[in-house]
Amino acid sequence: MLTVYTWTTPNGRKPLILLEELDLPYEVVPVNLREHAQFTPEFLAISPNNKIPALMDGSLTLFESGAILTYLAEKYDRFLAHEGAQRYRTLQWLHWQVGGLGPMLGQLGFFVKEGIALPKEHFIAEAERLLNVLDRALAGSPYVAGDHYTIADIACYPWTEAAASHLELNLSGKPAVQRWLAQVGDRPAVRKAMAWKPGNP
Ligand SMILES: N[C@@H](CCC(=O)N[C@@H](CS)C(=O)NCC(=O)O)C(=O)O
Repeated sequence: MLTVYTWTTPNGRKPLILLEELDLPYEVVPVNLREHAQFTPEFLAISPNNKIPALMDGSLTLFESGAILTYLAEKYDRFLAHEGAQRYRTLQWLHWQVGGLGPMLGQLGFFVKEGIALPKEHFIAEAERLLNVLDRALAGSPYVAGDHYTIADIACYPWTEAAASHLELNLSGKPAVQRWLAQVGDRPAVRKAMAWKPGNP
């Protein structure tokens, strides 16, 4: 049985989206970040970086959402091409999300919450820049990495959705991002994973 350790945050939703897309049975262990459960010895034994998400598959434990998405996509042979340009474009955008979009929007979230003006302005500018990069990519193709829905879309979706819903970013000048958000957000697997909260099976 696959076990996902997660919480109701953008990074936490990524493995849930992929598991729903794959239609696999899995168990969710909520890690309550508000109660600092990410620092318990039990969780640190699974995720030594004290962050969600983490995955357990038999004797294998993994942390880092990009590694988890790649592992599941390869194991079940979906949403990541075996080879060629499509594979590397997918990995390129996956890394872009994990190393850029996620951390920048995460920092912005902190400064929006704390209401600290200068860093907030700095991270708004960087978030705008990254969302414009995404908009230009999506203006030229239906999905982030080209013609196919991949783990790059799964990685980018929850953060881009949060940009508009939680981070005071205006997407009106980014029509391709808006079109893609509506399209991906309408997938049943995405809807289910985005609605997950502790207490759900
Ligand atoms: N690069 C990591 C980032 C994970 C991450 O930042 N998770 C956040 C929630 S979205 C977390 O666990 N925060 C708890 C903490 O920082 O103590 C990934 O993609 O998995």
